Amino acid sequence: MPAIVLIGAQWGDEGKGKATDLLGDRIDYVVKFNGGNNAGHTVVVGTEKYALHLLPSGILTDGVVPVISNGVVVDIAVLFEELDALAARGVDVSRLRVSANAHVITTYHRTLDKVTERFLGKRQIGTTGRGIGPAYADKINRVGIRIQDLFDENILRQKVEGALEQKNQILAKIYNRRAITVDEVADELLSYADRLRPMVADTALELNLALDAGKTVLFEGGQATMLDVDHGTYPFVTSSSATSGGAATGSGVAPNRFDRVIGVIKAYTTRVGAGPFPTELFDEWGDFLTEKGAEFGTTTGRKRRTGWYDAPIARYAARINGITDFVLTKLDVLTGIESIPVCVAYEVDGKRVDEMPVSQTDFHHATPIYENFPGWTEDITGVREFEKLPKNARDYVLALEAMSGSRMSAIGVGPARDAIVVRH
Ligand code: 2SA
Ligand code: GDP
Ligand code: MG
Repeated sequence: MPAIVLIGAQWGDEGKGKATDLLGDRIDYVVKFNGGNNAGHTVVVGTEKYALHLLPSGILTDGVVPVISNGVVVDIAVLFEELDALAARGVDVSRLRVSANAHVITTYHRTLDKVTERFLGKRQIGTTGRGIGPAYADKINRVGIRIQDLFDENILRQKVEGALEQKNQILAKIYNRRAITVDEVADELLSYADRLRPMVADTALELNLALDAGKTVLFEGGQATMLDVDHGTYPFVTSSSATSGGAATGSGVAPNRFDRVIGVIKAYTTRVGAGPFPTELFDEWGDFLTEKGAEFGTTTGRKRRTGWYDAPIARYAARINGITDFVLTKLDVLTGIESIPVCVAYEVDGKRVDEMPVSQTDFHHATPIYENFPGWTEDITGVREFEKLPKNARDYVLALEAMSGSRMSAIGVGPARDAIVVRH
């Protein structure tokens, strides 16, 4: 099984870091192919807890080569900070490879992200403020700065000048901000060049050669299906391709090389930031899930919105990504709920809708149609075999499997690294 894609099936924070880490022993390369330091993966190793943002979580596993490929936007100062922090805790970070084609997040991207959000007022997306959207906008606009530009000072200064021309007008005229100078941006980026140089590579070539040599490569998606710029709840999305297709364009490994697509999905649903969320809870059950699930942003610390499991979203994610296996996480959080509602379809303007509505307006108006499943009270965090789960917990998983479009191959039963039940 040489090439595996692992993506989030909901709105993020499904526990992808843990799922990736679980596969660690069998993996030679872990590739981050989209997004940037907006991501937040929490991985618990023994008694140590690691929060990773820009680095692929495979960096924590000895011998794994972590790769930041071309589809990522890189804030280099953050990259160095994360590397230093891990190194200080004894993690070997020397194997990291960074694509020469990845784009760079600079001061003006961060500034624009924050001022734009402030300006949007009620229409805010609720971004992480890390400059992600503006950096991808520049990439598409063909005024982006790439990692390789840091090694050619002339080109870098020309490109920064080009990028700043329009931005300084926007910053000054619309947001009443001071102009950013070419020198301050270029000098900062150039100061990173020497340290960065040994990590920079043609990662598409390296990954294809690795696959040719029979190595196992894991493509780890940032954010999730419903935050994907094409397939998510646009405009309440991130600006990258967070679905499995993004693993191909974001890495330079062709789609026909992928053998398996793992969708990570929580036993309930959460979302950070604005946008539609049909099963969202505003009552004490919402607080129960937030508190018991420790649902606070890994990057920004924001409280996550919480709701029940949404099967139409699971089916949608299974379809869009070609999910071969689900990893169902956080089943333990549902322990103690007497009767667990699951959204099986929506009602839109008085009609039953079984799949994700095409129109965003309809999705905003969709109300869930629930089916209730009996809960369990036994502590399941120590269980490692499916048959040893309480019957109602097994039935809950089997019911989700039947309505979610793919098999549930592993089940998370606690935050610890080994708190997982593997079925397939
Ligand atoms: P952005 O900053 O442009 O990517 O924001 C656009 C939308 O994407 C959402 N988004 C996320 N949603 C869940 N988790 C993310 N990572 C962090 C985490 C989030 C945090 O792991 O907890 O700490 O707040 C993530 N990154 C982006 C974002 O909320 C916007 O809705
Ligand atoms: P990611 O963005 O998908 O990598 O997920 P995050 O790391 O942002 O959020 C997932 C959180 O859930 C982390 O704090 C994990 O330690 C935790 N977690 C993962 N799997 C489980 C599980 O099965 N049970 C519980 N209780 N927590 C889990
Ligand atoms: Mg996260």
